[in-house]
Amino acid sequence: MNANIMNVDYSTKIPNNVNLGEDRQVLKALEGWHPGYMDWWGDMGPEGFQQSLVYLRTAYSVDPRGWAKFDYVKMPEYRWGILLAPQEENRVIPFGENYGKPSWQEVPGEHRAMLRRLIVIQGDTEPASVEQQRHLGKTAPSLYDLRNLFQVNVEEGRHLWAMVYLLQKYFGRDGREEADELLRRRSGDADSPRMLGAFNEATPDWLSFFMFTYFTDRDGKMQLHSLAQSGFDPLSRTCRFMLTEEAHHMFVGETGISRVVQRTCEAMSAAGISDPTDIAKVRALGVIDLPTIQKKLNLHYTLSLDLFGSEVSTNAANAFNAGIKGRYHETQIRDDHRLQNATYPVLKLVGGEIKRVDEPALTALNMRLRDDYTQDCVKGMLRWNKIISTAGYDFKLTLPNVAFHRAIGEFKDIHATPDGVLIDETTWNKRKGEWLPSTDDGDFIASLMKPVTEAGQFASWIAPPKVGIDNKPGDFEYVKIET
Ligand code: BYC
Repeated sequence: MNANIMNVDYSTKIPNNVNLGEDRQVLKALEGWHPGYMDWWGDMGPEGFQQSLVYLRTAYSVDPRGWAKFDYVKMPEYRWGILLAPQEENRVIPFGENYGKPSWQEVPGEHRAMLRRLIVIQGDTEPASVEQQRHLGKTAPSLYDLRNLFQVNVEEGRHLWAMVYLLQKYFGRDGREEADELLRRRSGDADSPRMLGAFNEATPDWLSFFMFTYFTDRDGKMQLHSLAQSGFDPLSRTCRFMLTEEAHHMFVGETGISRVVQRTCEAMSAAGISDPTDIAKVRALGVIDLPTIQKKLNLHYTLSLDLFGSEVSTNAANAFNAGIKGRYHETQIRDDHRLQNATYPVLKLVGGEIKRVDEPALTALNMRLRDDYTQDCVKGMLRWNKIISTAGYDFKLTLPNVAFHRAIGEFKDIHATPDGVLIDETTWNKRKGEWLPSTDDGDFIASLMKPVTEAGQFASWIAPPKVGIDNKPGDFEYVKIET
């Protein structure tokens, strides 16, 4: 591999491995965008802690064997860079009508609008998540968690840069306008919201943060994998590198929930509580009861399912046919990669019942990706349930049925229980508090959200991690707080 591509040029204002130093026009456009980004970070990035030293990793290479280094950095001084995975020689378009043709290094004119739309949607989610999480620093359960939050935030910021680079370099004036719009929309804003539903929801507490990084970042993983297959090579290379960073975000979610579950089980055991559904008794211990964890899980999983769009979608079919957005692990799938005659089973509402119906595989691509996602979600659940069963409790966290609590797709107009039993609106309104976090649940969790800022100490409701970041010892000062 070419050393210039592997190592990142830090001599320009914007670190990059795309030779920006010689691409004056794009460099100028990005430098023009930079102040607006810094203003956005100041207004909508983490509240407080901007002068604190945070032990962050920064990407310095795209070599998977060693791409990041750790050091204390003030967040506004983090080097947000443009990093693309190395170009694969002779890469071909791996699916669709153009299957086997050389991948595009420039935007194919006939697919320009579709490509821009997908890049803008992807870009929009990145700053949205930073906005959703901006207040969490104030209630972090430890310095370790505080650092992880900020790591996720700066990297989402970098992912915005990644999409903005593509817009500025390949889409001319409308790309520049879209790049400005990405800084203008705001999560949850009534007039100018972020584009996708889940990114306008609140992330009110740290349990939600862990659920978000587990479930919603995992949608990010699936979508990035699909875009990493793109015949538009710069998009593919960008997404491939983003996935390297994304893995840590899901680690934060998975281990975060593990640690909450672990602490709850330990506290219940120590107090001799045998019934994990005795909510009042468990809460009195200052930990989050398992049924409430299940409710949070129900909420974040279903909000994330909505991010896959409708089960049957011509948008998805068009993007695949065009060679713009592929399937999860496309190149490893053994079929014709064109899907002209294939079918795929889709869950649909037929005569008031949830049934699998064969649909053309091309229009069912969102459903397929969502199925891949659900399978991926199950892995962490098994680990959480192992913690519960090892502690001797008869309780299982489960993923709700895909018909439950949906706002997009086949089930958006009906109500169903987490077990997938269809119910009417009155029953739903009466019972939804059993399945989704209620105001009382939110208030209880909020009451636990007290900041812990002493190195090596953790809030009552969460266990310490098994290992430190960058193998640091348990009492390492991950954030040197300066306000
Ligand atoms: N909310 O044919 P349809 C991440 C719209 S997360 C609101 O059903 P399609 C991250 C849709 O736009 C990954 N609107 O769906 C995670 C369309 O509107 P128009 C982000 C929605 O197009 C954590 C209409 O409904 N990346 O990276 O096949 C932290 C009909 O659409 C929603 C991507 O999503 C919704 N949930 O698929 C940080 C990849 N769903 O155009 C980051 C790029 C659908 O008719 N995006 N609509 O006005 C895509 O691939 C597709 O646009 C979608 C939707 C999968 C989102």
